[in-house]
Amino acid sequence: MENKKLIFSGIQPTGTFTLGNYIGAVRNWGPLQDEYNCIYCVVDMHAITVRQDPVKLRQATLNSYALLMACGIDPEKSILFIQSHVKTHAELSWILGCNTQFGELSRMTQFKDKSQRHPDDINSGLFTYPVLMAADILAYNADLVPVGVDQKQHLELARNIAQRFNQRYGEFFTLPEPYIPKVGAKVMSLQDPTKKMSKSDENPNAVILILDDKDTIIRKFKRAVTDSDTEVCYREGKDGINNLMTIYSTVTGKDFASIESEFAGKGYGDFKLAVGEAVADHLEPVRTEFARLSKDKEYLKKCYTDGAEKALKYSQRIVSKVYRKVGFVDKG
Ligand code: AQP
Repeated sequence: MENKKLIFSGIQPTGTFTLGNYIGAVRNWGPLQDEYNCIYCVVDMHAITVRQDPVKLRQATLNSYALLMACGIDPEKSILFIQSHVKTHAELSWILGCNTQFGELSRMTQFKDKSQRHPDDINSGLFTYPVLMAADILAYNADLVPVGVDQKQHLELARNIAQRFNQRYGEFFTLPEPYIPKVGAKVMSLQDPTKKMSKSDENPNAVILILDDKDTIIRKFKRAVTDSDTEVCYREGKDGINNLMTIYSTVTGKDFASIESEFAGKGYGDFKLAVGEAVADHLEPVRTEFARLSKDKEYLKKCYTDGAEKALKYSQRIVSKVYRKVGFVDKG
């Protein structure tokens, strides 16, 4: 790999990507490929921290892989793979877990949220999820991790784990920095704009899926919850409108001031329709490319097999050094 900074990021195959995943994360991954060495993966091992139907998970993993490519990740420029294909992530996760405190993991808000949402399955994987995430990043000694704002706390934990390891065993891990977009770092639910838009939301109207067709996208935006005011402007307390303005701004490139003047004197109905159309048009090429790629199963298989091979080769070097540092005997 060239001598550039290294980026790592991953996405769970827990369903089709939402507009939140797209704007907060994936959309930014493609443009980074020229400036950085990029390693991206579909984190299927993270997905099983909540119950998954095996048949659906397998399909969603393959779809997510193809979707990443449709969103602009080029497997020739980046290392693009499926997490469970690369054993070093699980191996490093064990060692990092032995350098992570129970108390630190107990403070993670995602664990608290998800254990409330799945009270019948508060498994230890859900609890140690951030350790596996730290391993994903540290197995490559990544410099930067592009994520939405919801993952910031996990990334800070990854830094703390790396720092603790370095103190115990000598300087080794790079402390990864978050790379958070300025606009769209947290896209909110269309039905409850105080909550983030999430793949696993049970209300389909709350979430735009990036493979939704144009009519569905427009219909969901028309139903978006706003407020009893009529003015399209970005202001505290107008969570629904602020969210729609953020979305409109990221897909059109317009700033908030020009959006406010574009819709001055017009009602929310016109604005919601415009947002729906702009999003649907923006996502059209992704849908078309996804449809094309998903038919080419052989090509996809070649890409994820090559990707896993490269990822293993890269991370194996790092994890072998970690084994030596903690005192494991060389296999020879
Ligand atoms: N609403 C969001 N706004 C901005 N960024 C978001 N991300 C997720 N939701 C939003 C970013 O997407 C990347 C991949 O996320 P993930 O698949 O690892 O899981 P998640 O954050 O738990 O996403 P979901 O959609 O909420 O999935 P479920 O419902 O399965 O838990 C991350 O970089 C994240 O920041």
